Amino acid sequence: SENKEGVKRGTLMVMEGCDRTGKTTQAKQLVEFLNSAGKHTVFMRFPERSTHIGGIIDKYLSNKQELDDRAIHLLFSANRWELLPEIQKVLKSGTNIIIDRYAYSGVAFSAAKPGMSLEWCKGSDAGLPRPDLVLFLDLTPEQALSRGGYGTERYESQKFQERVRENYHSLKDNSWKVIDADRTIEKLQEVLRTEVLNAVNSVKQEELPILW
Ligand code: DGP
Ligand code: NA
Ligand code: NA
Repeated sequence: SENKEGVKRGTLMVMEGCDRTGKTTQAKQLVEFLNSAGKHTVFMRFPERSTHIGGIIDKYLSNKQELDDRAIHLLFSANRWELLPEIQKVLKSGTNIIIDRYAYSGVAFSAAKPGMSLEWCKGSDAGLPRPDLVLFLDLTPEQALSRGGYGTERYESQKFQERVRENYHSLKDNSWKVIDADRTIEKLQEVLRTEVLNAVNSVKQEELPILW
């Protein structure tokens, strides 16, 4: 698994889960942990709100702008595609990436809306690299809610999150580890560290396969 320059590609790891499952906190701690273990790793997130497309997504999520469900779905996908060259460059240089949300969020959230099918939603992310590891932080919406309540962004209601969770479970493949997130931050971090170390240390194919 080495490229022309003899550099082993980085490992692509993704954190997924419903809102309020602790993904961002855990992902950032994992990046610090891997770097301190000498495994060069960077943090990325989707949506990446700093780009032009990300700015529209941010307005939509904060209810400052309405958009047709299909149009916003395609913008979330476009936000991933616009960062693909960066992802490829980082992995090729031998650096690992932990991404807070990815195409699985894209499908699970959009397909929770009336009239949006899983199959249609998968189309616009088809061809993106398939991660080496997906860490799915699983929590019932009741457990998530008990963590201090949802915020004010679009999608942050218990009923919607229930449908999102069902969708997630239908997207599982063999790159997924379903992790019970109903533990302390420290205990959950311990479990996740074992998984990312395994992924980073295991032999990988030269090229990442693609979704779906
Ligand atoms: P976050 O910044 O991780 O809190 O995500 C913002 C919200 O957007 C969250 O409710 C999940 C949702 N979301 C993330 N990615 C996508 C996507 O690709 N499509 C849709 N429809 N929603 C997404
Ligand atoms: Na959110
Ligand atoms: Na988050």
